[in-house]
Amino acid sequence: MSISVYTPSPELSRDWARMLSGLLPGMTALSHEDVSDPASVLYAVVWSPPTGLIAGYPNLKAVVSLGAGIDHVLADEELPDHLPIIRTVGTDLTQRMKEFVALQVLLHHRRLPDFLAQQRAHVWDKLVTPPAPKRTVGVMGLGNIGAASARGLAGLGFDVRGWARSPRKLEGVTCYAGEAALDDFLNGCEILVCLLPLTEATRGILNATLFDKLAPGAVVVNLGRGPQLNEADLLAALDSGRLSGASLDVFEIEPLPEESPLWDHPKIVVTPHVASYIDAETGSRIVAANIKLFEAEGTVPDIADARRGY
Ligand code: NDP
Ligand code: OXD
Repeated sequence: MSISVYTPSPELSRDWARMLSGLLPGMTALSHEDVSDPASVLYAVVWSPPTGLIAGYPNLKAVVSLGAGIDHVLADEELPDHLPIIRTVGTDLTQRMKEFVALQVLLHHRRLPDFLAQQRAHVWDKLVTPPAPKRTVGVMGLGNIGAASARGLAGLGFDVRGWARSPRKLEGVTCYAGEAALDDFLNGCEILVCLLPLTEATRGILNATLFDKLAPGAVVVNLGRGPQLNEADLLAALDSGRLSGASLDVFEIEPLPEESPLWDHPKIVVTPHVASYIDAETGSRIVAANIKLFEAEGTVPDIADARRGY
């Protein structure tokens, strides 16, 4: 009985494998290149696996995504249809995202990029901003991390609204559901935070048409997935003043290519997909607990719905 671990970094894969082996007595976890008998692999623990890697394990019981998103697993065109996909989520991931959302929203709300520019130019100019209750922030996606982040923003005093596919109730957050409510949700939003999974319905959702529905000079914070954002539309909206700023943690191509205009744009804050990062030590405990539960019960609460795409 073995577990194969794939991440784009062989060293990281071996780290995960070592930690998982220690937590799952009776199972051997190996970095995928150390697997000599593919038929012995029962679980593939992966981040962005190459096409065909998973199909190469004939006796797999489940795929474990090393993260909340499963788009990187579904991107494999040879992925066998029947395999359950287990998401790796939990309080650690949620806490990190809640902090990161608060950081990005506050920095735009209190105009930190403008103060940093002023500092570089030795300018002393008091840019006074409204208090949080007068700032409307919209959160797209009210799942594990979206709901916690929206509640966190409400706790800071922001006027928070959230949007999901199905109706939700969240204390301190005005909730909107479905396509039909999208325009009402966007209308008046001054800071928009995207925490949606990447699916056919959300690909390209952050585009010029959507930006035009936000409050003039709004800010877009994309922490979901890069292909949800039309980068050309964002640049045009920032250059025209329709939007006043953006924070981007995820990109169409990662790592962000050296020549990307996003790097040097004065109104964009770029971070390298770190909004919520599961380190191997914490993550391996979550993965091991899920595998144990799956072995015992044949299912776990954090199974994604592959037909839905998240
Ligand atoms: P969940 O699956 O728990 O929640 C997804 C949310 O998005 C749900 O509220 C769902 O609605 C909503 N949603 C999905 N499709 C649509 C749609 N078409 N229209 C409106 N709402 C929609 O996911 P998580 O909260 O755990 O994670 C969300 C995403 O965040 C991940 O898929 C990943 O892409 C990204 N992420 C990024 C990280 C980073 O470091 N940058 C870290 C972790 C995650 P409903 O409630 O009705 O189902
Ligand atoms: C995730 C991520 O999906 O880190 O967990 O992006």
